[in-house]
Amino acid sequence: MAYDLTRRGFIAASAAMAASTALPRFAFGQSAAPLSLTAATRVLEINGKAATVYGLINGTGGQGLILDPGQQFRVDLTNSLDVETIIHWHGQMPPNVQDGVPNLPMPLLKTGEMRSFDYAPNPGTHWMHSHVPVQEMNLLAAPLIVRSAADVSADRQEVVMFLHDFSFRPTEEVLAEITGGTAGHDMSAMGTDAKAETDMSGMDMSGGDMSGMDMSGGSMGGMAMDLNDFNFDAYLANDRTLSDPEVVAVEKGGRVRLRIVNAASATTFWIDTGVPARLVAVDGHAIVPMPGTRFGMAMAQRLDIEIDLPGDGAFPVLALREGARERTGLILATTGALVSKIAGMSDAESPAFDTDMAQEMLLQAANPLVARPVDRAHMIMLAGSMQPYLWTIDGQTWDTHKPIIATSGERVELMFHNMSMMGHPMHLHGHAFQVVNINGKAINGAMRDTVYVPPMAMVTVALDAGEAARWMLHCHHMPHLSTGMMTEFAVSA
Ligand SMILES: [Cu+2]
Repeated sequence: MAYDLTRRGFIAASAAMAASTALPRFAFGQSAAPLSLTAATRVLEINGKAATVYGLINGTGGQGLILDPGQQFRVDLTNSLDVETIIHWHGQMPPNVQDGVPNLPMPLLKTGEMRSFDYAPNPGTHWMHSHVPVQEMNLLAAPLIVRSAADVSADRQEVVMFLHDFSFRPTEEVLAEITGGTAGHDMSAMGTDAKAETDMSGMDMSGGDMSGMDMSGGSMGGMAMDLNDFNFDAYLANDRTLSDPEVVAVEKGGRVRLRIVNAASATTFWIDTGVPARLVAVDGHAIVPMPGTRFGMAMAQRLDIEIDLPGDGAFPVLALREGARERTGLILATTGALVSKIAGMSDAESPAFDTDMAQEMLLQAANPLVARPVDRAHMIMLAGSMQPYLWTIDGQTWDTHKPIIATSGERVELMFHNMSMMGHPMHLHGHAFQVVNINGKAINGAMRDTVYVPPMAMVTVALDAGEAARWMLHCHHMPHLSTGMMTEFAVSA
């Protein structure tokens, strides 16, 4: 039960980790031996059927890593797969050379190759995943939790909930079906050498006439939004479905901090807590707590949600697929509570997530950027279509991308303008940014590393340009990424 971070469970897990490295419990930092992490295949049982998937296995046989306050990210990563791979530490800001993007700058790890990593991690709920889309889709992804001193002293139980979408079919086949065969036309940075010609010259990138658009709600002025472009066989929470969910033992009346990661390749979820809760962090960054029972999250985003359990009982925490009836989740249960079976389908479809950015608008950073003049601003156009399946940034795919430039130390604003009818969760490597404007309204929004830009929306984020290097900026919808929806934020010294 690697995800059950009860206080007692955590101490036991740490002891096991310490034992595995033959070092005392508190010998963290430079002197500690590296943690081991292995990219390997594993077999899951999903809805009663065996499935061979990828995984990132730690030194005690579980998935992913949990680091203590002040503990260095000192990891030896071994590739035990029969394909080349490379792992990105999502939400972390390591030196660029350790960032984990194919050939930018490091090559993929060959079968059997080991590579060492060593950097000071950011606290919070983060994750790690292959930066080769077809591998991420095959569950080569795991939690990366970095606990703070406040987490350790707080009287609350931590529970990780790691969400994914899953198909029994080979992921190459799933990707080919979604993209109509256009995936894989990229490019060394996607970990494939396949080449194809894409003629962009016929695309109208002028943006069209926005004047008649209804920006107020989900109707998009009568135009159809594209939500889900593939029906997966299962939606997983900690590798399980609601037919056999994880049941986490909790204390009567106790406080729980849920650390939820949306690692799905192409699914946005609503988290339904059932009982009153509060959202306390997004993408690992604290926000001014926001009460509620339902919170949405696009691909690659994280939510930390606190719940004060109302006495004894079983408390399901569900993840509802947007625009559909499928759901997954886990169950918090006090000792002796009756845990009843929950159907994998809701009675009604859940709505689309944040079409008008109502949720994002309410989020406020607990530790916002220090106000200062903006040195440089870029507008970034997001466009594309389902037919042909092609998604672009500033009219280009990765093969022909034009870098978005900045100088290290500059305050930069990036305005994402989505001209397509599908939402795009936009992720910038190596930086945290603050959401500062939504559809023309200035806000003191959340710090994040992945912002969801719904159809036709305009979202501005601010950041201080970091290490002089090439940092990836891309959509985290894996089929979109696989067709080249990526550019770079090129920081010069
Ligand atoms: Cu996208």
